[in-house]
Amino acid sequence: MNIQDKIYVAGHTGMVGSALVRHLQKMGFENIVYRTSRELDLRDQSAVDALFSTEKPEYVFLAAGKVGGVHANNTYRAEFIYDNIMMEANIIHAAHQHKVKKLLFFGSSCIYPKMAPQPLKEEYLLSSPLEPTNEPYSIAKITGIKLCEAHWSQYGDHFFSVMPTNLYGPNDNYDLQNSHVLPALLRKFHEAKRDRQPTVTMWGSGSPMREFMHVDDLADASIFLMQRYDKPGFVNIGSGQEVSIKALAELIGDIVGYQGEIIHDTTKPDGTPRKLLDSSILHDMGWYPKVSLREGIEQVYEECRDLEWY
Ligand code: GFB
Repeated sequence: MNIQDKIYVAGHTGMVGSALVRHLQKMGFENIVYRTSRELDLRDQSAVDALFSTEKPEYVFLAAGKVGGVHANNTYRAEFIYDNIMMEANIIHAAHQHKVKKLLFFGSSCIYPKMAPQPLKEEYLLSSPLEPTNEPYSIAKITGIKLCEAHWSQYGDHFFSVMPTNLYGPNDNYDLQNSHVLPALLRKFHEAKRDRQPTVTMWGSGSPMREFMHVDDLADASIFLMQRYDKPGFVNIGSGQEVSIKALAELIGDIVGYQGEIIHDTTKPDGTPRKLLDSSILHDMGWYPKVSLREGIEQVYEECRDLEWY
């Protein structure tokens, strides 16, 4: 990727896409193309094709998608599979038709089977059944991976994928029903402290293990791979920072300075028991994350001051 090359970031208003734009700009890339979902409905094939005809991007980061936490995945099951498959299929097809040099598709660590051995190696894909709560989203993400692989094998298109672990950072979703655990707990603990509530309710048993990564590290790793990795298939992007949900709640409580009690709503699902990525491919190339979990949460909590719920 040269500094003048035209780069399309699909999904630039989201947490991942906006981090990519910030990083690319910091690195000096100026020829970045993006559209909001109001300007371009990525589920509309002809509209996507028109964008590629007009802009002729040379590189594509496919970070657009419908995303959410365990409850959103389990509730909006049809939207999660339909919207994601349509967006991926339209962009990957248009990238092929318009001879994009390289495309990087963002998957998710939930593509792996529920009971796969840990840490999760790339080869465990499709080795046993998926986690039921996010099966539609996982199937859509697996479809994206397979679309890229098929385009590489049939046409020689340099389209590949990355599998990020659970992410957090600026432009995250803080909706208490539909967000992921980290932003949800940050908001819950903050509101409980501010309003002097005696308890904070977290979902599930607290025993599931999750690996968290700041989105700035993800953006950095993705640009690194776009520049240096040139093989079909996909690469895990993890931080190695694994904690139980209970330990995460305690860490967030400590950062926020909340003294009350944590209680559990066990009517909410736990989801996958554990999903720790094996990131050896990336580490063997010399890339490592920079942001520690505590430091990342402190930074994000500081940024929350500008949000309406704070
Ligand atoms: O982050 P999260 O919603 O998604 O939930 P997943 C992680 C764990 O945190 C689950 C618990 O065990 C939740 O029950 N949890 C505790 C909470 N309190 C809360 C809370 O207030 N809000 C939320 N949201 N969770 C998603 C997948 O899985 O992760 C997606 O559904 C995607 O497909 C994404 O892969 C990265 O880590 O379980």
